[in-house]
Amino acid sequence: MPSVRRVSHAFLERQGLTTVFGNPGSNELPFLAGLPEGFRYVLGLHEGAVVGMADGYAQATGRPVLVNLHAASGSGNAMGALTNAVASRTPLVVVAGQQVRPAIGLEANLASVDAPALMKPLVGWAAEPTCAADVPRALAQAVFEARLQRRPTYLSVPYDDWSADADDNARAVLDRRVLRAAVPGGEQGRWLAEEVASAARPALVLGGDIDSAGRFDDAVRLAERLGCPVWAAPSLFRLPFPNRHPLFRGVLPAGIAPVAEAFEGHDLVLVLGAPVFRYHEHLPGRYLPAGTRLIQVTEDASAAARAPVGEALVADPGAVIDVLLASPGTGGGAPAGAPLPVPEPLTAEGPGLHPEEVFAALREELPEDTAYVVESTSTNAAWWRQMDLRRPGSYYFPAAGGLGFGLPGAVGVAMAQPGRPVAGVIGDGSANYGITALWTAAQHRVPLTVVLLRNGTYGALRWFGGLLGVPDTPGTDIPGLDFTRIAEGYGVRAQHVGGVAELRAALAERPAGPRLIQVDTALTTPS
Ligand SMILES: Cc1ncc(C[n+]2csc(CCOP(=O)(O)OP(=O)(O)O)c2C)c(N)n1
Ligand SMILES: [Mg+2]
Repeated sequence: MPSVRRVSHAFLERQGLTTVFGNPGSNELPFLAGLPEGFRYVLGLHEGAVVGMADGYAQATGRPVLVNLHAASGSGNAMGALTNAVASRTPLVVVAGQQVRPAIGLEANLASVDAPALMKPLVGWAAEPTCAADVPRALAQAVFEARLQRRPTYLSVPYDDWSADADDNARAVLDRRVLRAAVPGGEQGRWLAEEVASAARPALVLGGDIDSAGRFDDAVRLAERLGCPVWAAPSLFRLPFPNRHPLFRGVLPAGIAPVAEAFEGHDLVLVLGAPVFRYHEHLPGRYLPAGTRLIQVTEDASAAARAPVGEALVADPGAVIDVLLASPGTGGGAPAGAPLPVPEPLTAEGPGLHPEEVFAALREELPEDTAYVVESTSTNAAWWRQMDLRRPGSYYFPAAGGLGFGLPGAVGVAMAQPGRPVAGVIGDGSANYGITALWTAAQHRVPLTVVLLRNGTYGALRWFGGLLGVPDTPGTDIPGLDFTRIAEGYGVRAQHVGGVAELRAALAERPAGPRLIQVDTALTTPS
């Protein structure tokens, strides 16, 4: 009889979950023993980095990814990073080791007391199988739930289960297949097309899900057909539309009042692939201007249920785009004009470069199809003023605002797309939360450029302090960090660049492996 472990490995193989991001402890070793050829274990040195790398990898491949974590201590370390994966709807399947069954109740060392409850508020589904024979089925459920819910799942497995025998019933998971269709019914499609066709001044709001679903180009076709303005949804984690397209109006501000203000004069707002809305700054007001209706299309049933306003259709927004493109009544948009021009970069007074100078250099020196993973918080306005991103999968940002995604996420994105240039644009504060990913990048010789923006401070917090009327808080300056030495310690080649010319020359090089470029920058505000 095959073991639970063999059946589980075979199931993972069939489902294509053969790249495992992890950081093991003793509880996890029995699962990892005898991983079949074709599996790749990507070791991360801290669980936050492990989840960040897996998140980037899963987002860039569009497929569920297995994450292997140590019991409560390792899983706990991963929770901050999981908040981002929840918000970006990344299907991570976290499998954690548990003490042997007889030792859990007596709380032996490394027993995770009530392991599913530890993760429950974050993950979409969490369990510990009730017996060893149920492990393969539970593992299959973890994979399918992650895919169907598009949310991380968590499975805690007592380590003595892996060597137990798997009976015929347990082996049935090998032939399981779970498909999903989320095309709107004919009547729903007609209703939506009519609403859009009869709107006098419609507007589109696109969420990160549009890019995750591979519908970036289709969104352009829809917008051009409707000839209506397009915003990206607030708290953007992936870019769903070319940011210099003439119909693009930018990323909506993440506050109730300014969102309503942006919609002024529109009778219909069609939101595709986003919650309504993921606000941040508390700027109260009416959700919508008088006379504006909102229709949300999302595959995320919970996002539809919790929205405070509007009508919702729970369906695949990509399929809805197809319906609207095929509907005769939705045409009429004028041909799109020339791309919006890029302004001259601002320059700084002091010794550091203005972030706009750095981003202008990225735009001009790196290939046009570069995928950027950004975690630099005070430079948001400068970023969107300078960048010209026209391709799907060009932009990733920590979806829940939890720092520690950027650097690991960039490693994961680069591992997933070896043929595509990838750059991490990382603040000097942010870098520390996922810094150990540099080691993994060095070990796997991941081709990646990390541009480290050193302004010596948690710039966004200073700005936020002003906004909240508390400008004089401690704990916001971070002097004395040299990331060239830190990177070299992890095995990543690094250089400090002084001026724009030196930065541009560095960017023009195309090394095979990872490299870090540190540049001193002036403090700016995010908006
Ligand atoms: C895990 C986590 N801890 C703390 C914060 C709070 N936080 C938000 S922005 C920020 C500063 C980031 O600094 P840096 O990367 O240097 O970017 P800058 O604002 O200077 O551009 C901090 C600490 C957070 N978002 N996530
Ligand atoms: Mg900083």
